[in-house]
Amino acid sequence: MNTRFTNDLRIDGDRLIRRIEELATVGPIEGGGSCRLALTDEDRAGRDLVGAWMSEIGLSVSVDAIGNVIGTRPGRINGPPIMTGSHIDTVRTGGRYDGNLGVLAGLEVVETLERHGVQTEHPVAVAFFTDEEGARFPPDMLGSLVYVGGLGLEAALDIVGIDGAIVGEELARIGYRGIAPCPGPVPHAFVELHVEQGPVLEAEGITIGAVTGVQGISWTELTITGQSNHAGTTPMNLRHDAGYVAAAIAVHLRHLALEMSDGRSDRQVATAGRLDLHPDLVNVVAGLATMTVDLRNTDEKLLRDAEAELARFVAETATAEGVTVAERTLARFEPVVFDDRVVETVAGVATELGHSVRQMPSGAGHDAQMLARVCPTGMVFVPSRDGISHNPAEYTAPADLVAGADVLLHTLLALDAADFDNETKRIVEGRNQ
Ligand code: HGY
Ligand code: MN
Ligand code: MN
Repeated sequence: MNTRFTNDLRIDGDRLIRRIEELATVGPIEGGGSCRLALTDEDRAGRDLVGAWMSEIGLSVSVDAIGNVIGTRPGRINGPPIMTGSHIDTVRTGGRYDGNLGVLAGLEVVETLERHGVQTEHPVAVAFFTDEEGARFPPDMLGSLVYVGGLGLEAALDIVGIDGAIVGEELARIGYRGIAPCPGPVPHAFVELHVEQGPVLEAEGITIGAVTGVQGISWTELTITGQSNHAGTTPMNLRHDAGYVAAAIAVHLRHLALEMSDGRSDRQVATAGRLDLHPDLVNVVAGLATMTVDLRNTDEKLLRDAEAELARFVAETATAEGVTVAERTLARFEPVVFDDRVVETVAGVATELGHSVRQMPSGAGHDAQMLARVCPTGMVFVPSRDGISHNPAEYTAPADLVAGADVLLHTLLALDAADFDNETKRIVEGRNQ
C-alpha cells in the first residue's frame, strides 16, 4: 500500500449524491427534506442505514455511551485518528444536506483511500454524533459535547426533552446506548464538511468557506405565569396576560437584534422559535406561556449585552403585567475560534484544487465547535442556495457538494502528515490532570 498521495485523488460524486438522496428518504417530509428528531424511530432508521454503509466499506464501527457512532479505518500507526463527521439527526423541517453531507463525505474519503490503496499515517475516523440539533433534547451538539468531556455522561442521559422523553431511555429504546466510553479518544485533528446554511458564499460566488470559528449561542426557556381569565369580561387593566408578555418579548427580540446590528454588532441574531400558550383557546386570556429565546453573536461581550438587555425587558414587562417569569438555560456556548493551521490548510487545499475560497465564521452551531476543545479543528463550507436551511428547500449544487468533499479528502490527508502531536499531547495531559 503506498503511503504517499497525489492530488489527483477525487471522491465519487455520483455515489455521494446517491447516498444523500437515499438518506433523505428516511423520515421523509413534504418538499424532499427529512424529519429525524434525535433518538426517534426515524433517527434509528437513519443510524441503521449509515452504520450499515460504514460496515460495508470496511470500517470498524463503535457506538459510545451517548450513542455517537464512529467508523474507523486503520492507519500505519495505532495512534489518535484524523477524524471527520457531523450529524444525521435533523430538525422537524430538515433539509437533506445539514449534517448528512459531512458524514457521507467522510465515507467517500474512506472509499477513495481504499480504492487507491492509500495508507494514512493515522487511523481515519468518521463519526455521526448524537443529537447535534438539540431540537428535541437541548443543548445542541449534545453527543460531541459529551465526547470531548464538556458534559458528564450521567447528566446527559438524564436530560428531559421537549416531549418529556429522557435521553438515556430513548437511547436504550432505539438500541444505541453503546459501550464505548465517553469522553472518547482525542483525535489527531478534526475537520467537518457542512453546508453554510447562510447566504454569504452564494452571494459572493465562492465555492469553499474555510471556517474560522463558530459564534456564541445562548438558548433560554421562559415560563410565564399570569392568570387565565375571560376574554370578554376582563377589563384590560385587570389582566395578567401571559400571552401578551410572550408576544412582547418576541417583538423585543427583533428590535434588540436590529438595534445591536446598527451600531455595536453586525452579527447579533435573536429568535423566538417555540411559543406555547395555555389554555390556548380563543376566548381565554392565556394564564401560561412557554417560549424559547435563541441569541447568537460572534462576540462574547456583545452576546452578554444582549442577554442582559433581554433580562431587563422581561423583568420590566412582567412587573407591569403582574406575571412571573421562570428562566431555564437550555444551551450556552461561547464563541469558538478554530486552529488557524487547520483553517489555512482548508484554504490552501481549496486553492490547490482550483476552487474559490474565503475565510468566514459560522452562524450555525456544529460538532466541530466541541472537538475544537481537544484537538486542532476546522470546517469546510459549501454554498446554500438562497442561504436557506432548516427547511426542506435547502439545496446545494452537486458540483459544490463534490468540491467540498474533495477539499475534505485532501485537508484530512494534509493534516495526517502534520505533526500536531505535541499540541494534542499537551491538551490531553491538561485534561487528565
Ligand atoms: O442550532 C444550530 O445552530 C445547529 O443547527 N444545531
Ligand atoms: Mn448541522
Ligand atoms: Mn441544523
